[in-house]
Amino acid sequence: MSDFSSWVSTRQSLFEAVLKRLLPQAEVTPQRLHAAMRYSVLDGGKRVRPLLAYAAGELSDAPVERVEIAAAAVELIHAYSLVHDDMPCMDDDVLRRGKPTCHVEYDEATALLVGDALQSLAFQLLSEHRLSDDPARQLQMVKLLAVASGSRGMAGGQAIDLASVGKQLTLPELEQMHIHKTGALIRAAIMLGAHCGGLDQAQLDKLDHYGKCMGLAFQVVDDVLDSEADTATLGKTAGKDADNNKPTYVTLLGVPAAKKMAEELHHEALDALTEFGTAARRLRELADFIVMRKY
Ligand code: GRG
Repeated sequence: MSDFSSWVSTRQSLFEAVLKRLLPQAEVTPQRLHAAMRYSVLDGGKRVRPLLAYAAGELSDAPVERVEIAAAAVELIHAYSLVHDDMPCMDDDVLRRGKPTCHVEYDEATALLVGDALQSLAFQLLSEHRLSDDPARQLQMVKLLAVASGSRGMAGGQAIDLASVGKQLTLPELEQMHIHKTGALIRAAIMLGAHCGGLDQAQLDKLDHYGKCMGLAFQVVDDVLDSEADTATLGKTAGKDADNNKPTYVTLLGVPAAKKMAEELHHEALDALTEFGTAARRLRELADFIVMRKY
């Protein structure tokens, strides 16, 4: 196993234990809701956002017990977005992370509440654990996640996505949609990890630029995988974008140009890390992984 693979798998298993501890136990009332929350969050997913938060935390010399709370808050928001996105009123999907989606395994009302409760728990975590010695910085972190996940971030991107079905978008319009829908939370994961430590504003700005590029690159690669990979590999239904008549980087540019765009964003992201030297090595490796991933 490469050094990077073992860094990833160590953090993935540490993070699983963190999530198990932070989520309400399934025996606690209301049991069905808590069981469904655990079903939707635990035992699945690549944990890309938490890994980015860990790597940014390492870069900024942050205490790991702070970074893992920030990472958990982001992953709970991500899990909530997947649960809601899969519901019949949105993407109407039956498979997620290789398992039946939450509303299929439980029911629609439970899935709605799972998303609501995961979102609340994310902000509870950010406000009840000490993440910075500076209370103003911690408040800024709460706001950062709120903006990234709200109507000016992920939820807004999802609204644009739903409204774009069957429409022809321009490249800048598609970019705006994805910068919000997918990019905002990826960027937030990196910035929250970094805020747990001590970088100056110029360094935070560089890291934010890395995050902006990687957030968009992630989505371009997702569009390519949706058109090229199979359902078993992805653990979610492949080919959904074409079936739903959704504009994507692949429908707009074709696969070769979409891959080239991902590569350009990858390079721009790596350029933003130059001044950090070896301290940014995990962020570089994660950038490589995000662009070269097969699932
Ligand atoms: C419902 C408010 C609301 C928002 C939904 C993220 C999202 C917005 C919808 C998900 C639809 C989708 C498939 C988007 C493409 C990019 C993406 C977020 C893929 C899933 O993320 P991964 O690959 O998933 O990190 P895992 O399962 O590995 O965590």
